[in-house]
Parts: sequence; structure tokens; C-alpha cells
Amino acid sequence: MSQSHSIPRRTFMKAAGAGAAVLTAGCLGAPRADAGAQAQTTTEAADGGLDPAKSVDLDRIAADPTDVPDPVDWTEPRHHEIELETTERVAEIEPGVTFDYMTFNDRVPGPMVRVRRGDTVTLRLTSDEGNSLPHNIDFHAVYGPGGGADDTTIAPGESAEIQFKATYPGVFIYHCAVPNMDHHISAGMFGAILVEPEDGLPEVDRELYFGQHELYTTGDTGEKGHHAFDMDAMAAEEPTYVCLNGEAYAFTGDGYGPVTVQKGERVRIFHSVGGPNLMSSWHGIGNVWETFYRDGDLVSDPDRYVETAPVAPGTVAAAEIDTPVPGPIKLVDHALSRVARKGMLGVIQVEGEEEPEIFNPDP
Ligand SMILES: [Cu+2]
Repeated sequence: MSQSHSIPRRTFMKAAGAGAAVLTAGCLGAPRADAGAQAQTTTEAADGGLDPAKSVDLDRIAADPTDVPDPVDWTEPRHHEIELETTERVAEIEPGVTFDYMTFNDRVPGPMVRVRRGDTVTLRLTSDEGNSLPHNIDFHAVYGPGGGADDTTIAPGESAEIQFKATYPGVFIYHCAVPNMDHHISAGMFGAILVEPEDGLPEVDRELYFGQHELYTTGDTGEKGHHAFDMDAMAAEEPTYVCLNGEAYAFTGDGYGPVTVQKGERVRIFHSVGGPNLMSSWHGIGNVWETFYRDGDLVSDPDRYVETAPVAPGTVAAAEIDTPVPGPIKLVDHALSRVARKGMLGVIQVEGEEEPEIFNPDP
């Protein structure tokens, strides 16, 4: 007996109007890169700077962090049919700044695949016929050549199918792995596959899923216009942006707004780091990783009360947090220039009554 399900190919939150974002007083976000000092107008760009911003194919590239598949609720091996589509799309890094993204299913990170150890997956990868490059997919959860990449390398308009068994548990990266894989990952081609242990994961009130990665472009951070990809900057590992879910400051008052949770909820966060090059020093300002699953290892004893945790490129870490007081929890890479200047910030806003015994802002 097998049941199957597909991941919706185009499920988006409402486009939150990236172009309408306004930096408000008391904003939860860090300051953007100083747009006043660095921005060039498209008129100036005609004198040898960037090309004007392109019209976008997608209103939004940032995946909704609450878009997480439901926890495993089955106890026998199951078969899944999963479809993913590789796409090449123009979208905004931040308002007025466009970039040629590559994606799985038009979002960064790509959709989370969630199965149980022992399940089998038939994975169908399709390449949008408007694409210009070959793509494939390498799952770190898969025993097999290239983690599936060798048998899924496809040209625009083609599709390929593989079947694999999820033999070992954990949460893992998947990514494009063509020869220019660093470029493709940097352009957005990564996501997570969660293989739950047979006994499942501890119950929590909420789960969130984020992806961190770097963009290497021909422009300066915050410079208006269309940013082409910069292979030299990538080789030098000097990114223009370090993004959460493919955009700069997407989940702050300066973007789509914070992700809200209710005081007292226990929240599991999956933090996928596509890279391609930078280690994340993952930290939640105003909180602690109460339970931390290092390197996506979900079966060893987790670490406790971790302040800042390394998450290597090509890794998904997971953490559970408690939320005993209201206010913002700022998700950052504690290499803080990436936060203050390059976009790597997202906010979880805890809503609820003050808890002055734990934190009193006005004693
Ligand atoms: Cu690719």
C-alpha cells in the first residue's frame, strides 16, 4: 500500500509589496545598507554603472517561513511522489534591486520535503522550458551517485525521475550540483529534506523554515538597478548580499514584516545554509537555542542552551526555542557585518503580555 502526495508547485503567501516597504521608526530591522550613500539612480547607471532594474517575473522570491509540511503521523513505510521544478526568474533582492535567480519551485529556499525514515520517494525534476541552463538536484539524504544529481541532470524543457529510500534520519540540504554548482546555489538553488526518525520529533507548537545564502553581484549592496552575477566576487568569496530566504531583510519591518508567534509557544526552527561559501554563526538575539540539533543530527543527544551555533554551508541545523517574553527575536548570522550591511536578518515577533519577572523593561 502506498500513499503519495505532491508538494504544491506554486504556493505563495500574498505578495507583500516589496516595493512599498518603508523603514519605520522603531523598526525591528537593522538599518539597511546606507542607500543614500550607495544607491545610484538608473539614470546614473547609463554612465557605466548597473543596467536599470528589470521587470520581475515574481513579486517575491522569499519563501514563507511558515510553509512547512505537517509532521509525520504515519508509522509504516510510505511512498511519496514529489515534483520539483527548476526555474530561472528575475526578482528583487530588495526594493529596486533585481537579480537573475535560479530556484526550485520559484522560491528560496526550495520547498521542504518531509518523510519518515524507511519511506521511499519518487522524485520528478522538471526544468522550465524557458530556462537557459542545465540543472539537477543532489539530496544529502540520499545514498547514490551525486545524491541523485547524476541521474537528474536535465536541459530546459526536460524532466527526469529517480526513486530513493530515505535510509537515514536527519535534516539535510538539497541543491543543484551542475559543474557551476556554486553559481547555481548562490542564485538560489537549495532547500531542505527532513527525514524524521522512526519515533518522530518532539511535539512543538510551531515550526519555521529558513534559508541563508550569499549573492555575488556586479553591483554594490543597495545599489539600485539590475545586478548581474559576479563570478570573480564568488571566487573571492566576497558577497554583495547575505540573505535570509533569498532577499535582504525580508522578515523585518523593512520587508514583509516579522513572523509572529504567541508568547509561551515552543518553536522549532530549521536553518538551511546553502552557502555556497560562508559558514553561518547562527544566533537568535534575545533568545537561546534551548535545544540545538547540530548539523541536522536528529538522533544523537542534542546540545542545550547554545548561544551561537556554526551552521556550515551544505547543512541544515534545527533548534527549539522557548518564548517566555514578548518582543522580537532577531535571527542573525553573528558575523554581524552581514547583518548590519548585507541583509542577513529576520525577526520572529513574540506577541503577548509582559512577563516582568523574567524581563522588565521599566522596573
Ligand atoms: Cu542549477
